Amino acid sequence: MQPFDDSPLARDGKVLILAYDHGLEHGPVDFEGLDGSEDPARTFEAATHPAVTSLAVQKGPAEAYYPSYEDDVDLLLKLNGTSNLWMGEPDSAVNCTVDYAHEIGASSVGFTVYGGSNNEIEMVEEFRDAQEAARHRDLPVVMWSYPRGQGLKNDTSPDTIAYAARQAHELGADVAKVKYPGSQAAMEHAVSMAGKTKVVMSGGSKTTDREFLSSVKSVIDAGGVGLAVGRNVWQREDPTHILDALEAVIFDETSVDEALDR
Ligand code: FBP
Repeated sequence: MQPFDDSPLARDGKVLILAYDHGLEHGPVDFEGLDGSEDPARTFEAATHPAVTSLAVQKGPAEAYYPSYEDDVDLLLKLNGTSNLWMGEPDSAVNCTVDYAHEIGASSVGFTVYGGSNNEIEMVEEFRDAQEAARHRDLPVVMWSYPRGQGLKNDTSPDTIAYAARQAHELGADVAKVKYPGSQAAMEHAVSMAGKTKVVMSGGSKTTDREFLSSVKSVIDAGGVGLAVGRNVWQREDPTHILDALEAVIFDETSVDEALDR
């Protein structure tokens, strides 16, 4: 296993994954309000920004668009995913194998586990197969560690997010992608629960530059290594502007004010 800092996921030990799997997870509603945001090429283009360490997409956009960007973009293939049309207990279909992800050029893979769902056992067993196959290919593994399901009252409480980070560590993820637990102290707790697994924050729905950058800053100050973000980048008219600010906060460890002034 290569050291994390040398892995294709990281730059200077930090991570900025641009996520663009929403067309599957949420559907066309996420593209409303910004013409052109439904075009994968626009987000592949944004992912050429030097701050972006990888672009997370499903197999279809990877096959169709990655060949035009393979020199400028690191591909993180999201192996599972489910549409919002599914009305059952949280679950995620495995849409791509690790071998196929490797064949089409992925340098890392991602996998969602809904801890606490009635489908947790099957999802964890599917994760086991993916994680072991990824180890054979030396591909780092990011777990979208999202506890949810009918038995869970609050899926972003500090205890739940700490458990999500620990579950990712116990199951062998290199990076745990977790929702923001509401405070820097709660994030610190999650980071300490994750052992050698690195923790990144999941971006969430679009908000103001200042609010968004402040949560990112508190993740970095809590010992998290960065961010996996979708809507807060590609739902903006100018993804480059927010990526410049993210580069400042994550890689240069500036204040939010300084990042906004760039
Ligand atoms: P955002 O930054 O837009 O929240 O994207 C991160 C992400 O994990 C995506 O990869 C995924 O499509 C989406 O959030 C899923 O969000 P949720 O499961 O909360 O609807």
